[in-house]
Amino acid sequence: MNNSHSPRSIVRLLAALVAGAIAPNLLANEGPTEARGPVATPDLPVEQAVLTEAPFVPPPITRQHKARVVVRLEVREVIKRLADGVEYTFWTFGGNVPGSFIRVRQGDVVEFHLDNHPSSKMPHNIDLHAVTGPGGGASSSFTAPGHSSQFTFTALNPGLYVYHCAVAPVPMHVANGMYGLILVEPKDGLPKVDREFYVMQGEFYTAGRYGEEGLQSFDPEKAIDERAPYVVFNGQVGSLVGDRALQAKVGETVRIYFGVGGPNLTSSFHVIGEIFDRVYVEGGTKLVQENVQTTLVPAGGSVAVDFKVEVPGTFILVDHSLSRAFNKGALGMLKVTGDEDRVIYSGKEIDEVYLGEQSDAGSAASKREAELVAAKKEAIAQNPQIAGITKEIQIERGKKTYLSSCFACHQADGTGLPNIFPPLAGSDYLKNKEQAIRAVIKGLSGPVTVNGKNYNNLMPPQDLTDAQAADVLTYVMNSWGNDLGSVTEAEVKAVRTQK
Ligand code: HEC
Ligand SMILES: [Cu+2]
Repeated sequence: MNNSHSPRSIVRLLAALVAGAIAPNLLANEGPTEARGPVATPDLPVEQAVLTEAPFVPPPITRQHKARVVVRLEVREVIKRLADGVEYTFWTFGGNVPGSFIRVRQGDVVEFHLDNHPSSKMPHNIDLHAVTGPGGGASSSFTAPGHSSQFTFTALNPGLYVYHCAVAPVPMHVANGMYGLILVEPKDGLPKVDREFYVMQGEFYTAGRYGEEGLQSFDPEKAIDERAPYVVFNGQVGSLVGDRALQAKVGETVRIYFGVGGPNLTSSFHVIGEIFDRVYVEGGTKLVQENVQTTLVPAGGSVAVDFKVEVPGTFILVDHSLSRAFNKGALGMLKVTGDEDRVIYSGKEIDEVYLGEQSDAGSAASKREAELVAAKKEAIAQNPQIAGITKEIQIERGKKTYLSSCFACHQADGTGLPNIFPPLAGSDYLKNKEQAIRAVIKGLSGPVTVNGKNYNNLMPPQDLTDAQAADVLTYVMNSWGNDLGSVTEAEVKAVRTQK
């Protein structure tokens, strides 16, 4: 691009011109082209490519020299699961969606064989974005059912490339699952990681709605409108959950080769609870972005992301266009096992009562208390009979203490929880005032019978002043139908000083 005089750019320019010249023919590139015989590469060692199905990736290439790499990829049309109870006729490269992962080294000469299984109904071909040449190989690989095509290309540019079928109607072939990834490793390889995974996103345009059972057919109208009922990873809902989740151990580095087959939707790829330490932007080799939360992957594009897993747990892979993740299937899991590091991630540290509306009730209580204190003063001034008001004040104060100290266990309505926390509403235990005071200030454990029911649990001593204990018990004894008089500070003090 920058230097128009380098020999390679001239070759490219020529290739582009040729492609331009035959542009009208490109539309018909699905038609058979004449076979011209194999290209000889006598001085190169020959190697068979290792192909893997997702989420697995072939091992890194360790050789330091070029090779002639033979890739044999079989197209099959297969009925498989798209979601629970939902099946679909997938058109596949290698029997699965996405197609088999291909891994070669920069400079390798790739001898590509595309076999179309005799049971196929359609002709297919392959356009590899790693190919420099018209149609990315499509025009040379058109293959009728029961036929095999061969073509050869040199992997000039390193990077992570999408491949897909390009037979008309192209969107339909891609929508049926005809895409995969080919990694062209740079000459010196990629930085080593402990685990590599292969994930591809694609959407499915089924006639039925999401989850509608049975064998679903392709809906061309939905495809044109880009209204996909399914957006999934690795060809089906739930391909990466449960025991099919990706696995790693604490301390390991993980790389995900992520591609988008589409045919139409881009992906906002994100792993919940992780940060991508390194992102090979758009599947290229030059721009390595660091510390990324979400990376945008175009249709027919890719990305490689590296990250270290520091803590155990389940990390969720999503398209952060979240309806796709939660309503259409674009959700996977990475399960990390190993020791916790609670400084990096503590887990839930505290689960305490958040009062919300209850605290409104608390502040209402404060307000009411203030009113009553004022009323009491007035009453004292006008009427020495103040006992009733004193009790009311105690109740309001006690309510606040209850809502902060007792409510979590005994519940707002005083009913407790079956077999765990005995009720205070209607509790016969409260009839013995001294016993109730002791429970609150000294705690209670071991077998206890309340209203004929046995409890054997533990109530820790409540850290309350004598006044608070007196008030909270007065509140308890006068709430939820209880009518048991009041408790004074002096009574609490007396119990506290008992052995
Ligand atoms: C952490 C939970 C917890 C908290 C907080 C708690 N309790 Fe309890 N409470 C219990 C349990 C459990 C028992 C029964 C103990 C047993 O079975 O040995 C109990 C028993 C009681 C009893 C006697 C049994 C009954 O139902 O009448 C009273 C009275 C009581 N609590 C009052 C209170 C008051 C008042 C507060 C707040 C100041 C409070 N508790 C806070 C758990 C709690
Ligand atoms: Cu096809």
